[in-house]
Amino acid sequence: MPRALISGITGQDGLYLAELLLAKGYVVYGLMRGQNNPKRELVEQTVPGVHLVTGDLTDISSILRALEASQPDEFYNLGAISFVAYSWENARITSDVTGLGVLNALEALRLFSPTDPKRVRFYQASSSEMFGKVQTVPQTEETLLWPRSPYGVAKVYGHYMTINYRESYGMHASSGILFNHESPRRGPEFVTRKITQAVARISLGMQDGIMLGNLEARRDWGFAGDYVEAMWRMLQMDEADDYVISTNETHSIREFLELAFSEVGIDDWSHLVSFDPSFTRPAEVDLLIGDSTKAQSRLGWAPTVDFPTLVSLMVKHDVEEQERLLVRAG
Ligand code: NAP
Ligand code: G4F
Repeated sequence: MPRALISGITGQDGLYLAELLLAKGYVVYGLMRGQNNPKRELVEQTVPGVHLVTGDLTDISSILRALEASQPDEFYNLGAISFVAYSWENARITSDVTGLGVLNALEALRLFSPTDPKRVRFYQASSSEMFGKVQTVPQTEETLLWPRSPYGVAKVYGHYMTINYRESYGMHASSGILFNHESPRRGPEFVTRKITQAVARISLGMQDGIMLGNLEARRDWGFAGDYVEAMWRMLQMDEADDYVISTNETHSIREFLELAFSEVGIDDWSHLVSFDPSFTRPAEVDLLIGDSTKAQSRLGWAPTVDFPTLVSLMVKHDVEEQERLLVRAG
């Protein structure tokens, strides 16, 4: 049976990827940080087949121990401090985890398999945030990177380090440049989930309104379940490479709001949304729209969930979740 190690197992993508790999018959290990990670129970309930090993991307010896324990054929590096807004106030730790953590993962792999650089196939979770102040529309694998946040800069470092280790040592190291992808498992700090949770609560009379920042930013939003399939496909290729993964459509936060409120039957929502400058950013990424032609033609990958369906499934999930909370509260 093939074996895989996933860092970032407690996150949105870690859970979807673990489900996918378990369904394909993999033995799956998850690298989880902390002596008492509050998400351990979630992982154990959602993907009970996963073997958890403790470790931290800032600690190379712990990654090496995880590789020795799991003996993987594939290592998916999904671990990161992933919240862009947080990265300005916490630039150093973001650089350590999201940037240097990739170097640690690559070096641990070299120590684990010094004579066979291709023994473990490596996936790096690169990001459309690297395009930042976009230099072409749409963005492809060839677009010049112009990151606009400490998070984006750290991702650029990890991206080029992955390419460098592939070229220097012949490692099977691929980088997926993933555009925003969402789901009911998305953290509530990100704008989509923040909106769908709030819309659900407003519709049930549990909340009066929602405070947001810039509603005009545009993102290329897909479904996380589709995107982990692309990660897996990259590692099944004979040659490692870099791929943009996107829906090739862009929508504003305002459009997301419009669809989310209409899902619960609220057409006039303007009085329910207030502007809070604390949710704006020192430098904004105004427009992201990908071109995933390369992935579609070479990996045979395509998104299966369109934008209205994505918004709808997230709102429906949050309405049900909030209803359960209401019932429990009596
Ligand atoms: P997420 O839900 O925020 O998950 C991040 C994961 O990283 C969590 O499991 C977290 O563990 C772990 N982590 C944080 N610090 C760590 C450390 N020092 N050592 C080891 N693990 C650590 O992110 P996601 O949405 O699943 O995204 C997965 C990856 O794809 C990330 O690298 C993200 O930057 C990248 N990405 C995401 C998107 C997107 O739209 N979702 C797009 C492009 C790229 P804890 O639970 O312990 O905090
Ligand atoms: O949902 P967001 O926080 O995601 P962002 O910054 O695009 O980053 C996500 O996608 C990246 C891929 O491009 C990943 F690499 C990264 O790890 C993460 O998953 O913000 C989206 C947009 C921004 O323009 C932000 O200014 O929403 C705008 N926004 C407006 N009001 C808000 C809010 N964002 C948040 N989080 N909260 C608000 O109240």
